[in-house]
Amino acid sequence: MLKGAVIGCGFFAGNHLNSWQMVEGAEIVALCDRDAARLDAAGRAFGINALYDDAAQMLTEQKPDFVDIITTAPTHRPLVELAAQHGVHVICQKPFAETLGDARAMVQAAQGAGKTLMVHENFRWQSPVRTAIDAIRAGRIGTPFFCRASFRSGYDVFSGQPYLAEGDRFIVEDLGIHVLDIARALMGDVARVAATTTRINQNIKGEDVATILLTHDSGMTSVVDCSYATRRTPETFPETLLEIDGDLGTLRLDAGYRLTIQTADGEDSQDVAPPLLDWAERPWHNIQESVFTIQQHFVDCLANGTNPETSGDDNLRTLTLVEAAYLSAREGRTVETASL
Ligand code: NAD
Ligand code: 89Y
Repeated sequence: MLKGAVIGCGFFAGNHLNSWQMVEGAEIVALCDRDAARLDAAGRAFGINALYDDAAQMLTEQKPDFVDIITTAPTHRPLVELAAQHGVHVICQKPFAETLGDARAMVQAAQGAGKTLMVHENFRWQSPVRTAIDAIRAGRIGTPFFCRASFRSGYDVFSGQPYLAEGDRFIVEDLGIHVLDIARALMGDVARVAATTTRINQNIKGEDVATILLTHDSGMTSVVDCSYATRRTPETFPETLLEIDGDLGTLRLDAGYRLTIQTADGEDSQDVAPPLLDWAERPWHNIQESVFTIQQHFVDCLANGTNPETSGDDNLRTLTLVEAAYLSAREGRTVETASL
């Protein structure tokens, strides 16, 4: 049984802690947060008595096998470097880092310590999205030549995560990052990015709408479109909708978790709605299930000595797309990812 320690007991941490109780092969032995009320509440809710307000002290005293970092991006680099100094494996929430320079340094720190570093990039682990990824990778529609990955919602994310309204950057860094990662998982790495962004909600500081055109290394195209300013029925938060054309057919993941594959052999349409775990609640259950799945993947990789699919190194390529999208939107030009 691997011993884990958590840093960050805020809004999203309950999903991690509930999931850790389901994961086979690991248990959380200690919690850390600088906010005493949040720390105590999490300790009580999950029956964990080793509580710390200082991460270095926790790592020194508890000597865990891994640390789960559930803080926001500004603290990720110092905490990943601290974990590397203590020789522990790391799973770190997204956005992995505030800059590509920080992210590269974090990957190097873990590599230098000989430890696994995985980013909690969980949207590609949502079971409806994973079913689509598996179908594409199995060649069900042949070679894909077009992908639209779309996340459009008017859901109020600011009441639970007020920091999202306060930063210069919002939707690309917070949410688009997941959709860009899904596009990579489906269509491969990206050579060029062209993007536009805008803000519709005047009560927030950053952009809440982004439309991003990706040219993949294969020469094929994806459109990644994201909005938190879209008022429509049904409200699809937090579904990523997909439309992929291949030379042998099409795949669609439509609102309400319906997956349809059409080929010369006919149509295969399935309900791929995620399960509602006993601690989960709608509409978050899609995200919540993927937290469990990605954490189990992390522990399985540690047990088997394999590299996680969403390793720190892999995530550098997703973060590059975020940076490229902002640069493209700011300067009104297409950005070569190799230039970043
Ligand atoms: P939050 O601000 O509610 O909680 C973060 C907690 O970390 C706070 O309680 C804070 O006191 C604590 N903290 C910060 N620095 C610390 C340090 N050095 N030592 C100890 N404690 C420290 O944030 P949140 O909404 O829970 O989000 C956390 C991360 O999860 C963010 O990066 C966010 O983007 C991400 N998130 C991911 C998903 C997903 O589906 N992957 C969904 C929501 C949020
Ligand atoms: O922070 C975001 C995430 O990662 O998933 C949804 C979210 O909570 C709000 O956009």
